[in-house]
Order: sequence, then structure tokens, then C-alpha cells
Amino acid sequence: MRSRIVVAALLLLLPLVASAQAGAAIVGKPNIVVIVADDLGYADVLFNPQHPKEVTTPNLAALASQSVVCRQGYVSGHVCSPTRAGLMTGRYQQRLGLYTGGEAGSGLPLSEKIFPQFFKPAGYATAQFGKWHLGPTPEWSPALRGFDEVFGFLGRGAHDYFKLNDPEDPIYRGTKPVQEMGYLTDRLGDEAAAFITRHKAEPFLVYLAFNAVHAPLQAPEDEIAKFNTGNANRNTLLAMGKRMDDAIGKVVATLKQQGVWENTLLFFISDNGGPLAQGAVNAPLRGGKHQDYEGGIRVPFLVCWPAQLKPGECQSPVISLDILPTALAAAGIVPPDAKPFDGKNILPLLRGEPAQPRNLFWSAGGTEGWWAVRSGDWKLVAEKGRLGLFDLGKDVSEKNDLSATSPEKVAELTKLHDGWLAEMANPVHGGGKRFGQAAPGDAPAKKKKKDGKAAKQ
Ligand SMILES: [Ca+2]
Repeated sequence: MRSRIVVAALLLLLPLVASAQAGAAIVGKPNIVVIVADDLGYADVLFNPQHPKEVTTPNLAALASQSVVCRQGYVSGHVCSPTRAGLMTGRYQQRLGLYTGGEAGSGLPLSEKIFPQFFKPAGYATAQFGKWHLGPTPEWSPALRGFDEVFGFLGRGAHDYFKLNDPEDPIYRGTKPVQEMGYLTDRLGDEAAAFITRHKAEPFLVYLAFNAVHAPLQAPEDEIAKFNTGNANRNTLLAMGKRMDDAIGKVVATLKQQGVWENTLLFFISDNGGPLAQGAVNAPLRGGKHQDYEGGIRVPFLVCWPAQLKPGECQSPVISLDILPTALAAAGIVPPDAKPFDGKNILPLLRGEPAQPRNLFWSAGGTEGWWAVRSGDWKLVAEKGRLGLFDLGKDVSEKNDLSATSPEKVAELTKLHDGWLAEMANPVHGGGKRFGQAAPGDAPAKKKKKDGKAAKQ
């Protein structure tokens, strides 16, 4: 009888032992902070040596000096929403049929396991601040998809920076619309900093997705007055960037003040290139947002982990899809039943190990007509069927189209892209995967007789 009692007592204690062990395992796990700027120009940060002189981002410059600066950091989409779908899943968003902003913005399928859902079971406190753009209505809320705390907006890609209590486009805390005051960029920084302060004693995941510097061009007047470029749009854009830089400075300062800076793995990217029409500068890259030239898909990209990564530069291609697998590797989390990531753990690369060959792919689907592939330094880019071939090692600005002189390279890269595209799902909003293709499932075009009437089939 006594032994039975002892066994029963031990069984009762087992969960406590298990939870204590889990608690012990959690100690030392890095905090993960993912900061996403919106539509930020490649050269509109001080840590790009080719920035125009009027750019003012001192906090990002200080962060870069403590980071690995990824000079060939890409995103998986040339507009907001597709990139975010890829970031949240670590997989090409095209695998879900999400090629365009309209497709991804209509809703990242709820069946997909996303970033916070990998971290929450490992004991992380999770929070999302700012722009979601992966589903327009509350059933798509990040608060229902693994984020413990949410402060931000759902609807479209943009939000007014001053009207924070518009019932037509609410700011949500969790799933509830709230009445707010202030400048949205400031508020997002404040909220992220407050979350970090509250959760400093446990590992946390913060996804801070600024809508800055996306349209509408709005900034406090006193901030705009600090810029005098001769271009009113650019003055406002720079003021928006400065305000975001201030908010990032506040988050970094809070991590330091709370004693968690050393063991925080922080990523900073823009979701796509800067829109030239709004005065963004992507030098020395060609093009901008909405394009698969480098200016649309190569972005400011920092990775900072003071305890583990020596500051410096990475000259090998990396992509936003790598962020989730890298964060999981850093946290020692093995995804139990995940679909295979397209992204890779880039910690070895960031520590200076040699890069492994990899190919990167982009596609905005048939409706927009852009696609691209990068293999080594070669890049093939297509706009509505018009091909351009570039050697990025010699021509980062994509000025010299080599497609006429290197047709074999065009064929090789086209084949690579075709192979990749064949693995991707059909666009959820219909149409072909590639410009000029018929919509999948469409009846084949009817053959016409010589007199122009449709033949019976
Ligand atoms: Ca964007």
C-alpha cells in the first residue's frame, strides 16, 4: 500500500517536475523582435552609404553598427501584403496562391501555422503591433492567430496617422476597436516598449510592423519643418522616416534599460522597396515598389543579436523568408509538424560561414506580369513577357541587359523559374500564374474557322 501511495504521490509531482524542467529550458532563450518598415527606400537609411544627405535615421544607424548588415537582403514580394504572408509562414506565399496584394490582403489562410504559433507553445509571450494586412476583417485578426497582445489595424495596407478613432478603420487592441489619440508611429513604438517592459522576465516575441512610411504622407508639422529638400512629398516622407527611427530608438533603449538587449535577436527590414512616386530613393538600385528590379525587392535588412552575432556585413543573398527559420533555430525550437520552409536558418552565414548556393524566386502572377529569379550573381527579370538578364556582381543597378548576348543563360534561368512555379499553387483570385497564360480551369480558347465563327467542339 505504501508503495502505491508513493507512486501516486510521484505521479502527482510529475507535472511539476516537467514544468520546472520546461521553465529551466526557457531560461536563456533569446527574445525575438521583428521590426518591419513599410515602403522604406533602400537608400533612405543612414546605414546605406549611398543615402542622400538629407536622410536622418540616427537610431537605425546605431542599431546597424551593432548588427550584421545584410547588403543583399531581399523580400519575397514587391508589395506589402505578399511579403507579410511569406514572413509569417517562412514559405513562398505563392505556395498558397498568394501572388498579389489583393490576394494576400484578402486573408492568409487560417489553416496555415504562422510565426507566433511556433513560439507560443515554447513559452514565449507574443505581441503584434501595427499593420497586419493579411485579412481585412476581425476573423483574420492576429489576436486569433497566436499573438497574445495586439495593437494595430487590420483593413487595408494604409492607415491615417492621426485619425486613430475612425469607426470605419479602427485601431484594435486585441479584437476590440479602441479610441486612441496621437501619431500612429509614436503609438506603435510606445506600445512595443511597454510590452517589452511588462514581459522582460520571460522570453517574448514582438512583431512590430510600422505602416510608416507608407502613404498617406502625413507627419507632424514640426517634424516636416526639419527637412528642406525642395520637394514637399520628400520632406514629409523623411519626417515619417525620422519619426519611425525615433520609435525604433525607443524600443532599442527599452530593451537595454530592461536588461534584455544582449539576448534579443532583432531583425529589421522594409516590406518592399520605396515608391519612387512618393520621393523614396533606392540608390543604387533600379526601380522601386511594384517592380521586381532590385529597387522593388532588395531592402534595408539588419540582424542584431549582441550575445551571439559579431557586428559586420553579410554580402550573400538572404530573404525575408529566412527570418522565421532563423528565429526558431536561435530559440532551439524544432517545428514539430511544420511544412518545409523555403527560408533557411542564416545564423551560420551571419557568423561568417561560407554561403551555400541558393536560388531565389519572385512572382506577382499573371495579373501584374512581373517575375524574377536569382541564381548566383545572375538575375533574370520579366515584366509582361519582356525579359532582362543582369549580372548583379558587376551591375547592381541592372543597367546592362545581357539577354541578347547570353540566350543560354536566359533559357537556364527561365527553366529554373518554370520548375519553381510548377510547385506553386494557382492564384486564389484566378488568372494564370504568368502573364499571358489562361486562367487555370478556364475552357480552352475556342478554335475559330476561317470565317471567324467559333468552331463546334
Ligand atoms: Ca509596403
